[in-house]
Amino acid sequence: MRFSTAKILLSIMVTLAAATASAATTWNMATPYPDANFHTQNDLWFAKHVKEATNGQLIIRVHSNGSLIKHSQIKQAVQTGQVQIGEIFMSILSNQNAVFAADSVPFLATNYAQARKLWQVQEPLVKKLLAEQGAQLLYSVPWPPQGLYTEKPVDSLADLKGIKLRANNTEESKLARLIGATSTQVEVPDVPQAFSTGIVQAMITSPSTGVNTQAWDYVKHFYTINAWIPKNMVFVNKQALAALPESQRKAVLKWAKKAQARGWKVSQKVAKSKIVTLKQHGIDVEKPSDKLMSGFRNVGKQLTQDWLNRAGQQGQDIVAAYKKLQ
Ligand code: PCA
Repeated sequence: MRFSTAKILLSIMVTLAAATASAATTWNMATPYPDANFHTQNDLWFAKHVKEATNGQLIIRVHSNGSLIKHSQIKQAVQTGQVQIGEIFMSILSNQNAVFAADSVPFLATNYAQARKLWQVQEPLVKKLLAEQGAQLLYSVPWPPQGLYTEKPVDSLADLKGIKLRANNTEESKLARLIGATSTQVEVPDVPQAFSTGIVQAMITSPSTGVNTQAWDYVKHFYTINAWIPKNMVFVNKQALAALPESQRKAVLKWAKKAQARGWKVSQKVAKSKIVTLKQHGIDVEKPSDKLMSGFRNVGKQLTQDWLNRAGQQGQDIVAAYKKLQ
């Protein structure tokens, strides 16, 4: 008698567990950067909290490092529903619309306080552009300010003439052209190989990516140019979000907001700590010379004009609204 009661209970429990399991939704999340990167860590933190908040009913499976979808295809994959959610470097979309590259305009926002203000004016436009394309913006987190990694010391732009620069978007390719360098676009997971095979000799990126790619294996100098603070953005397929029960949708939006706040804080910490790591591995971290900076400022002016031409009225509006916030 007792045995059969236990058996019935057990079978009820198994049935319940199966029902719960089948009711859970799994979202695949395609991201471009390695597990050790703070953006990926933030995505995992977001996924963990969404899972907890939905009692395990919404599972976000993070596929990092471009392992599921290549960086250049993540946006399309989310729009078409191939994956439900994705992360990209916002300014890789500068060819689609220059609004996405406002944060990669040199010397517009050079510290986190300014970057926040720039995001304040850029965000509604980015949201609208994504919404028109079947996606919803969830959160956006900045990289630490960008600096220059080289093998040889650099005192002025002339020292960069003819150098093979790794670029992470078309904005950096343009910058390369203006300083008389050549460039190849290389995704972060491929950076070490690009250096070791001689495809690239220098790069402009963050201390974070320098550490993730073990820059000390290839270069000796890091110049803190700090001329722009570009961002990643995480966005979701609109239909996938709409298909969730309301409580789950709310949990996604609530934790997205928290992930954004957390990401901005972590980015600022990482900006400092990864400089220390670079130094520990023997990289000379230096302030750029006045000569080098004035060279970058000149090039920056040309890039700003180019961006304004492409962004048209929206570009003018972004800059005007941003200046008002200063
Ligand atoms: N790391 C990424 C984007 C900006 C950054 O700091 C990269 O270099 O591709």
